[in-house]
Amino acid sequence: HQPAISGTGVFTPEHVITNDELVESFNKHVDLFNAENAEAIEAGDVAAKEYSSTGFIEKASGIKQRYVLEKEGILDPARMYPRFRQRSDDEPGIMTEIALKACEPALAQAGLTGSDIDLVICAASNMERAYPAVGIEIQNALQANGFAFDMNVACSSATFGIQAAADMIRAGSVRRAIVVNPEITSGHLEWRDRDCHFIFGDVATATVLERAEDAKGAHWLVRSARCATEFSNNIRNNNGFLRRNRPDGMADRRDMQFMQNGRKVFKEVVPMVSEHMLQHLESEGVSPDQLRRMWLHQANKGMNDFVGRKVLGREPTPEEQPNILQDYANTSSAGSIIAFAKHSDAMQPGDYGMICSFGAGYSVGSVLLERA
Ligand code: CO8
Repeated sequence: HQPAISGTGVFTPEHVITNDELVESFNKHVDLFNAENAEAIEAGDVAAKEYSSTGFIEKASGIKQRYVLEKEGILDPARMYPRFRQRSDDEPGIMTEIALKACEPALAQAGLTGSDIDLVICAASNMERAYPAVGIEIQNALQANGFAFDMNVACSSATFGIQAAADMIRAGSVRRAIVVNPEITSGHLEWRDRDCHFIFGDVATATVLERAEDAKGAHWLVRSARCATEFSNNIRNNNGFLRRNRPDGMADRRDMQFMQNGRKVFKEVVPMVSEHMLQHLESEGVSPDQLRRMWLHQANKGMNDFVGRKVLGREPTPEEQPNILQDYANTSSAGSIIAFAKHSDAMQPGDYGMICSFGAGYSVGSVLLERA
């Protein structure tokens, strides 16, 4: 069976943090930290923290603001991480709550309800618990049939999830699937580190896949998907289930939050991505100049400009390579799906577009779509 994407949904949290607000609270945190550690700094035992700046953030990343599920905790200079209400085990978890808000518009666009779905993949860079799988909780809340599971390939979770769902539809083992990406990046971003405090934002996206022959409205044929991984330590998070067994137990260690060597990531991932996309196109007999849209992972504007230029062999127009990172920041796996959901109108039957994610792992996932 030919798989197709027949619906997408984006849930955007209500709270916005602008770069100016972020930098103002961060710089207050720096003053607090440096005052509290004045003696150790003086003795050379602790490094003084340095201010962040809006100018740097915009120039280095292209990010202007981010949406978050909770704002006060993040901007409290004495805290610097969100305050989430602890849910009881009888309530939907916070990931399920926002996942449903993305699934609703995606299902509505496809003209379906939850009970039409027989595969739910919760694909995101963090899961709020180990088990039961968040995907199964979402399946239950949607009253979907079949089965569900969680998968984590960091920023490439959505595209890897789409590949898994599309292949199962192609093989006939499932009929309709929803891939949902509830990304609560604010929960494990290190807001106290100026190197990365501006990078991420929260969001949830959902993508409905079904047989093309079943699709009721406008849809996209999934021509093929290609996934690739190559191990790297340059984006890493050491939090995990063995944490309390370590000698320092549950200590608030820096490596328990997002860490990266941004420069290296930039340098190493960009060539990997453009080559991956070009090889994928070639294997499908589609030339780069047939590509009407590239919905790229949304981490850094410079990175996307570079990838776009390499793939098309010229400067892409903003329409050909739409960015959403100026508004949403990096939303991990959801970024390329937001770009696709918001910038795929006005394409004609037969037009090609490619979704491409990249990030920790390293991982790259591309999905070649044709407007039906
Ligand atoms: N304000 C002012 N100055 C700063 C700031 C700041 N906020 N931050 C750093 N500086 C300083 C640095 O200290 C450095 O100073 P010096 O030259 O004296 O050492 C100077 O500015 C330059 O710093 P960088 O070299 O770090 O600056 P870059 O130009 O490389 O920009 C970026 C930094 C924007 C991070 C850039 O390297 C980048 O975007 N790289 C690609 C990163 C990327 O795409 N990563 C993907 C990660 S996401 C992923 O895979 C998913 C993970 C799971 C989700 C996690 C959820 C939280």
